[in-house]
Amino acid sequence: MDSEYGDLSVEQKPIKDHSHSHHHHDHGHGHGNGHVEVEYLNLPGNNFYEDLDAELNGPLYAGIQTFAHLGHVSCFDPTNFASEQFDIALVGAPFDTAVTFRSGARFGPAGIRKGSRRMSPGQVSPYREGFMLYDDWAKFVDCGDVAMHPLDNRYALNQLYRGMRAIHNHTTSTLNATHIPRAILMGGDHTTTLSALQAIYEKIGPVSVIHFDSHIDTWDPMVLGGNVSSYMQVNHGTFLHYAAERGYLNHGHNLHVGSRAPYVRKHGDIEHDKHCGFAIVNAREIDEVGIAGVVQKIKDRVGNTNVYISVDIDVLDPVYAPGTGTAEPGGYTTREFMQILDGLEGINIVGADVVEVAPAYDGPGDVTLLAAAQVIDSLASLMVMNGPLSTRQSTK
Ligand SMILES: [Mn+2]
Repeated sequence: MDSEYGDLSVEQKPIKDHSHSHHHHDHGHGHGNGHVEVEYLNLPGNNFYEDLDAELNGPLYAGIQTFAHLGHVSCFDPTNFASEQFDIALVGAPFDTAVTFRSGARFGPAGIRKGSRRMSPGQVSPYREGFMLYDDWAKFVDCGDVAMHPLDNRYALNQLYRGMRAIHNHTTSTLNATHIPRAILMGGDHTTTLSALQAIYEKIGPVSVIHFDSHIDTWDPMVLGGNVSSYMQVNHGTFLHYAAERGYLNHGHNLHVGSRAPYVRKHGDIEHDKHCGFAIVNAREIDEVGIAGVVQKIKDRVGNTNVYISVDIDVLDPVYAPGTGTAEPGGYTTREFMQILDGLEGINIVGADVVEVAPAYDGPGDVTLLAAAQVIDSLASLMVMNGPLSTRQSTK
């Protein structure tokens, strides 16, 4: 048979005949006349179009990139709130104009999606027997990115708040009317967490923040960035001050984990941090109490409250996450951090984010992007293990 490649020099049997032919075991036995009969290789038929219905999904490195190859849904149009139902939404916040050192986290959402390419529905966890994150009770979607204006921070953060509010206003795939979709925010600099906290606070009340970060981010706005204009006061080092001041947080149940960056005042930063309702687990404490000890400190702090987990990727050591704005040596390894997150199974996680991912500073092989995507996978697992989110969860 002639194909689009012309007459092939190797004589082949039609593919349909293979099931009926017996296999020779005397390999290399030719038929003469310059033709070799190949029976034990499954070559495609000369008509390649016959096989096109066999595999229409591309390999994991192909296709338009959503997080973990999840379906994309337009989450911000109110006319879709009832019709587009989901339980856990990934959403990007491409914003980096409130940073104090290296910028570039506006490309974080695209970078994290790139780092997630080897994840997809259909995969089974090697650590939780039989657990398939994206095929359990929760319907996942990728909402794409919220439009955030690069030239006015307060306008952009309000855009993000509205986008997060829209996500929470969707109907869940589960039937109970009290259920609320959870969101996992992909930053973006850390200021974006403030908009996410506002949206979830308005839906379910105050939350306890587990803040994985090398910095405290509760700095007094008059100390960090402010004291010149009020516009400067809202930034990636002060957003937790504002979250506390506005009442979004459960006072006394919040915790920094992995802290190690220098303070800017001898005593004032720590005093102000306590006023904001936080305690601190410094990065090196893991060498004294181990991973289980760090997990226990976190669980003791948040108790049965509603918990929001915010992950600044700079909580990892710069070896594991160089692609970030304000890297600080002496952080966790990626594996240590995976272990800590898995250890938090059972807490009432209501929302989460991974922020400060700046791909331009990343090392060869997308090391930061891979780590950030894996962190999201771990956070999403905590949500699925915790069951559907409803307003009836404990707030104390
Ligand atoms: Mn931070």
